[in-house]
Amino acid sequence: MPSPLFSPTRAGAIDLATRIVMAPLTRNRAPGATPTPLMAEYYAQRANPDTGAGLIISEATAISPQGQGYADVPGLYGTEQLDGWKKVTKAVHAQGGKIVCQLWHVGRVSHHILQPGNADPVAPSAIRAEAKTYVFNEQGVGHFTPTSAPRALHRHEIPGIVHDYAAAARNAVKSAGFDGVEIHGANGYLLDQFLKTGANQRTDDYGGKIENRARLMLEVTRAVVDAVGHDRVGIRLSPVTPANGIDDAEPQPLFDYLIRQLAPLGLAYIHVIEGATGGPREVPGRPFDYAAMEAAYRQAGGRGAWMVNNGYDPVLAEDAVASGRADLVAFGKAFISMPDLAARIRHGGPYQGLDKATMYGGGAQGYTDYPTLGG
Ligand code: 8OZ
Repeated sequence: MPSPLFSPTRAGAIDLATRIVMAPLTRNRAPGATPTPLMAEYYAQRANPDTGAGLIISEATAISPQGQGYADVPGLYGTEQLDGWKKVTKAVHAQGGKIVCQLWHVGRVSHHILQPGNADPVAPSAIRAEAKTYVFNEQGVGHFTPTSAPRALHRHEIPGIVHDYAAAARNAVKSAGFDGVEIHGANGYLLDQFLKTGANQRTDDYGGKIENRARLMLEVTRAVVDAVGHDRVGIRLSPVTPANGIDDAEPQPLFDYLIRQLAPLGLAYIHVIEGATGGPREVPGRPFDYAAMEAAYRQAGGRGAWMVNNGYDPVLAEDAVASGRADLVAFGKAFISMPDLAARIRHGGPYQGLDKATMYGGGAQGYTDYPTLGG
């Protein structure tokens, strides 16, 4: 029987040749926040849906200089950055591929040396993240370092951030040639910080009860939908991940509310990280019912594709799609070390592992030089 991963489908307005998605992967190879020709080559290697991804989600991309939290991650806000991305999307489309851009504001997961004017990073509340960020020292050597203490955003600054998301989305689709955008609502970054009790202690209408904590994410999503059209927008969520020191006391009712509010917006897809990002699929003390979350979404009229991620191997992925539990499966690290992951799944392997030393920063080594089955 042919693998269910190879049947075509759609995510909103985006036609997809397969169910195999390349997850967003930070690689720190964009000096000046500007995508390079090497990045275009890397994405093009993974773009042909026959051998690679049916859909590529770009590495997380800063919507504004304030949204940056790591060295040499790309941006979506200036002519040079957009020209760099145009070369990437062109190279992907030349392979018959599809690519959306992940819109990122890191909030408190940053360091003042990465911020405009050496400013403190911004956050819902002035609570430092128990997390590390990636910076270069004076010799240009990359290393992880603790995040800086953030300051709480003034309420009057929030509309500007919503505006930055919408402008970045417009830049991505209308200028840089992306097929759509994914709002990064996961992994302890700004939108997840507002959402969750561990990072949000605001006393205004963006903090406290669930409706208030979800407000920023919903305002951003509506603004991005207005900018590029509902059927070109996806969102990534991570209900229980402890990534970047984030936590919520009661994730199930929080995500039940959020997903019911997202449902009528007509998004192209919902992308859910199950468990601890890049780690175990179960988080101790934080049980979560993902099927209930999807049921709430469908019940509230949500029609987008349901994309799952985290720790999927080909067998688990085929089971998720065959059972109807998921429409799309996103693979992260596997796509770093296997640009031809789909071809390998078709052949039943062989699978090859990843060199962790070359994940963040550097050049072609561990980036564009992983071998394919064809040599
Ligand atoms: C790994 C290193 C730096 C950033 C995420 C954007 O977790 C990231 C990220 C991952 O979503």
